[in-house]
This record gives sequence, C-alpha cells and structure tokens, in this order.
Amino acid sequence: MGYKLYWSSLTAGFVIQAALEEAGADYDLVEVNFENREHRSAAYRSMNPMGQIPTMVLPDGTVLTESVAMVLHLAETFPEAELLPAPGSVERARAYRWLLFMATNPYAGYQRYYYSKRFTTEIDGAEGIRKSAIAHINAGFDLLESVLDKQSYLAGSTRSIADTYLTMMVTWSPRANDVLLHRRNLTRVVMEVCARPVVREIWNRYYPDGPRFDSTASRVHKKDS
Ligand SMILES: N[C@@H](CCC(=O)N[C@@H](CS)C(=O)NCC(=O)O)C(=O)O
Repeated sequence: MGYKLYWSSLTAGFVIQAALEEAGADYDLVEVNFENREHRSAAYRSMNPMGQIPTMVLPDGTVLTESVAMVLHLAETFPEAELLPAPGSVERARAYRWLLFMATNPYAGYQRYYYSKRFTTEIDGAEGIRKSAIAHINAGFDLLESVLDKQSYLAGSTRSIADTYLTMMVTWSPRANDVLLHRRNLTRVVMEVCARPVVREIWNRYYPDGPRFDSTASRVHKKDS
C-alpha cells in the first residue's frame, strides 16, 4: 500500500501531490468535495480534526495533517528526490525557515481572507479582517521578494519544494497577477516552478478555471531589466 492524499482543487493538496510526484512515490488520490462541505463531515474530521485539506495517509495507515509536516516527511523519506537540500545543511535550514514562515503568515492570512467571518464576533467585522489579511499576505510577499534579491531560491542556491510552496501561495491571491507584477524575483521563481513537468502535469487538477497569472509580469520585468 502506498500513500493516500485527500485533495481538492485550489488547496495545498497541490504542493503535496507535486512532492509525491517528484519523489516517484506510489500514491492514490481521494477527492474531497469542497462544495458539499465533505471536509467538515464527521468522517473526514475523524482524520483531520480541523476539517481542512489536505490530509495524507502514510503507507502504514498513520494520518498526517499540516502541509509542511507532509512536505518534510516526504523529503526525509525520499532523499534521492532532493525535495530539500542536504540534511544538516544551511540551505536546508533556510528552506525550513521559509516553509514555516509561509505556513504561519501568508497561509494563515488566506484563512482570514477567505473565512473572515470565523475571525470576528462583530456583525460588520469581516470586511476589516479581509483588508488586514490581504495587507499581511502582501507584506509576507514583500519579505520573500527581498530574500530572493540576494539568493536564487528560498533555500539559497538550490531550488527546493519551498519554491513550489511559494508558487502555491501566490496562486491563491485574489490578484495573483498583481502579486507578480510588483515583484520581479517572485516572478522569476514562480515561472521556473510552473515550467517544471511535474507541476504542469498536475496544474489543471488544482486550477480547473485556468492559469492564475499570465505572462505579463515576466514580460514587464524582462523589459525593465
Ligand atoms: N495548516 C493547514 C491548513 C490547511 C487549510 O487551511 N486548508 C484549507 C484549504 S487550502 C481548507 O481546508 N480550508 C477549509 C476550511 O478551513 O474550512 C495545512 O497547512 O495543511
């Protein structure tokens, strides 16, 4: 028996499936019907108490929640796939840093943006939550942009699964194209990730409504350089 990934379009199932594919792992997909709120059902919550996607079941039946935990576990289990730089290296430490930064900042910001009512007890509080969430997410992108001014990838000189996680964070923005238009380093990394065969192969499953950004940002940044 291999891995089992509970996924839905527009969720972090994307980076986990990309990692499973890069690792050449044996896995099955189980689609969770988001519109029917299947992720909130008692059956799904018995695996993932937060009622969130993704969930990954390991070959021995152990259930993992938390996308970063899944990524780190796959990186350790399939070292030859080089999802992360070498264990103990400075580059790996940087990849850990930015993976956790993204999970606790932009990702948490998207929770506040897309589920704003959960984060306020005020009847008209949701709009303010959404505005501050977008500002927080964009501040996170600004920080990552400045990091990528000094190094090619989030880990340093080596591309890693952290760059795929970053790409996914950008795709969730209600203005993904603008995120890139304002940030040339993010554009460079995101476009490189999007060109990877593994990512191209799974893209339509997670983004059935088509691309989240066009090539405008790449063109603009090329013209400016
Ligand atoms: N910390 C979790 C967050 C998971 C999460 O927020 N998933 C979103 C989809 S990307 C979700 O299921 N949202 C539905 C909800 O919160 O009701 C992780 O990294 O896996």
